[in-house]
Order: sequence, then structure tokens, then C-alpha cells
Amino acid sequence: MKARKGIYMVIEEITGRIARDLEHLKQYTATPGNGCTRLPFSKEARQAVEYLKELMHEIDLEVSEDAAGNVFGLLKGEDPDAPCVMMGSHYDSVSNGGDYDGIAGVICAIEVARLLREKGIKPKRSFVAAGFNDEEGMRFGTGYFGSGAMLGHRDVEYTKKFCDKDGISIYEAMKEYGLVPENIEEAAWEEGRIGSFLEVHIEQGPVLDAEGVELGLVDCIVGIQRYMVTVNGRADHAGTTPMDMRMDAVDAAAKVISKIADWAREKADGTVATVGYINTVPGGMNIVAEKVEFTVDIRSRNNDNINDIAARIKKALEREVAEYGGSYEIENKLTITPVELSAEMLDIMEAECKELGYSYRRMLSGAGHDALEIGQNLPAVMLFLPSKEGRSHCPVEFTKYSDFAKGTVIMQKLAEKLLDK
Ligand code: HGY
Ligand code: MN
Ligand code: MN
Repeated sequence: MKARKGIYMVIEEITGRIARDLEHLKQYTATPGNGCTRLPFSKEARQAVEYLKELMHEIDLEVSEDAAGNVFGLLKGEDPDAPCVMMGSHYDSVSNGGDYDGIAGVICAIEVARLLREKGIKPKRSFVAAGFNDEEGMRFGTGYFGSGAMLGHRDVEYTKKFCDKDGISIYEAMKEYGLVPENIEEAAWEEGRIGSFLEVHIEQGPVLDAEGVELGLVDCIVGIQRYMVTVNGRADHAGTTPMDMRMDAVDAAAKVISKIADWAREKADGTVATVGYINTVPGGMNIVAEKVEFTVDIRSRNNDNINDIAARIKKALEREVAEYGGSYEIENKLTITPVELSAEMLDIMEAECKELGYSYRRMLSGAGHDALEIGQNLPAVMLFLPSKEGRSHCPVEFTKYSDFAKGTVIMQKLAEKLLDK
């Protein structure tokens, strides 16, 4: 019983610190009062990173910020050359998002480092707490910029390729933020420096909350493909132009868009497809649209499904623009395959959940995460915490601070095992 009492004390303390930190970080948003908007290379990102660095310094971690805007806190092991155990998540957010997506996982990682310090643990291999930049891809439509750069998957050409809605490229945004885009490849860690990656994250879906389960042990993360589609037509007068003389980009785009969700439903295996952004140009009520831009985000555990839906979209676009002699462009913004997470680490977490009496279940992640990018190359694992009513990517996103504390303790137990292997 003493052990149980001890853990409750610890949980309470951890809960208090996590609450303090996440409450503090809430202020770093471009939309106060309307959710968290902390876009990459923004003032809010800078403020959040400075706070994370302060927390890392407080527990004597070796703090660094890399050429991609990632921030790391190193707790050095006896053998600093042994592959490290890295734990973290992203500090950026979507627009008008929630206060926990990503950033809570960074705080939990710093908390694990603090607990290791407090226990006076001298690990064989190093522990690194990581805060990644631009996981969401919200500003430039891409995704996993920071964790991708850490794996050497980003170069200066990539930073010039993608722009935000104001036409600012990643390249220009990096310079404005004080980074040197030409140095982006310096963010890559050499092969063998990272041994495993652990990520605590809110579920962002309804499963754990609906089932009343405390922890989600994630065994697979879906693959994702993202596109920006532009359908070209011709601007004309909406009143005088006969229907058979129009080159109406909206008419064509709408016929394609209206099919996409059903193509995902037909797979009947959890495959999803979303058109989250549509923009007509010039956007006048009495003007036949000259151009329509829309995004597509396709996800599935089965990569063939993603490829099939992407192919059907292209075929439908060909067909619809041919009807009126129009044209289309389709820009691939992200392609990443599904990843199966580490069975060994999942088993360790499951044993710790049983030991501490936490309810848990294994589950799929329909959301992409830094673990999806990192898991392409390295053993990775994720631990989900319940999202109230499954809501996320919106201001009402909520997860209890005590749930983050439970996730932290489980991850600490896993980290201690990995650190001494
Ligand atoms: O889009 C996602 O799945 C994640 O929130 N970046
Ligand atoms: Mn996230
Ligand atoms: Mn997100």
C-alpha cells in the first residue's frame, strides 16, 4: 500500500507542475480568447520556446535549439555516445486549436527529465527532452518539419518550395525568425545517435473518453497524404454568361469534392479523407469562379487505400476539367506511410499500467504525430490520454492535468528501463 500511497503523492506533485506549465504556456497564442494559435516561426513560437528552455535550464539539462527551430534538453548519460532515449512532441499548434495538442507532450518529457534528476538516476545512455517545430503543417500545408529535419529529411530546397497563405515561404519565415535556412541540414542527427522515441499526446478522438479508459497504448499510426488542388476556369459575368459557355471552376471542383468522403467511407476500415480548405477566386457572388483551390487530407492504416483515393481524385479532376476545356494542378504537400510502433516498448508500458492499476487499451492513432515521422526510421511508441468528448484542434480541447501525470509516470518507468539497457 505504501508504494501506492507514494505514487499518489508523486502524481499530485507532477500534476501541479504540469498544470503550472501548461497554464503558463496558454498565453503564447496569436488568438487570445479564441484557442491556441502558435504557428511555426511566429512570435508565439519564440515565447513558448524560451519558456521551455527556462524549464530545461531549471533542471540542469544541456539546452540547445537547432537549425529547424527544434529545442532539446539533454540529461547526459554515462556513455554519451550510446544511442539516446528521446521523448517529446511539438510546440506549434493549428489555428484556434487547443492548449494541449503537442505542447503537453513536451512538458511531460521535461517532467520525466525532472523526475530522473530528482531520483538521482545516472543513466547509462542520455535522455533527451524534445520540443519539435511545425509538426502540424498548419502554416505551410506540409507537416513534421522539425522532426523531419532531425532525421535529415528536409533541405533548403524544401524550405523554398512551400509558402503560407500570404506567400511567405518557409525559407523567408525561417530568416525572419533568426534561423539560416541554408543550415537546415545541420539539424540532422547522425545515424545511431537516437535509440528510441517516446511521445505522450492527447488522443484527439473519442475512444478513451467514451470507454472510460485511462491510457491509450498506440500500436499503429495511420499514413497520410496531403494535397493542394487548384482547378482553373474563367471569370465571367454570373448573369449574362449562358451555362453552356462557362468555364466554371467551382462546378468542376464541387463534382470532385463531393465524391471524396464517399470514397473513404467505401473502404469501411477507418480510412478517412477530408477537404478542410476551399477558396474561390476572385470570390465574387456575381462572378463565375476563375479558380478554386482546395486541400485534401487522406489517412489510413492501409497505404493502398490512400494511394487509391489519391488516384481517383486525379482521374475525376481530368474528367471534370475536360468537360469545359479547363485545367488543374495538384501539389503534393505531404506523403508519409503508416507506422507500426514498437511492440517491445508497448509491452513494457502495458506491464507498468498493470503494476500501477491504470486501465488501458491498445489503439490506432488516426492523427499524425512526430512519432509518425520518427517511427519511419527508429523504434517509437506513443501513449494517449483521454480527450474530453474526443474534441481537439479547437478551443474546447481538454484533458485532465492528472491524466498527463499518469502518462508521465508510465513513460518515466519505460524510459528508466531503456536508459539502463
Ligand atoms: O493532423 C494531425 O493529425 C496532427 O494533429 N498533426
Ligand atoms: Mn499533435
Ligand atoms: Mn494537431
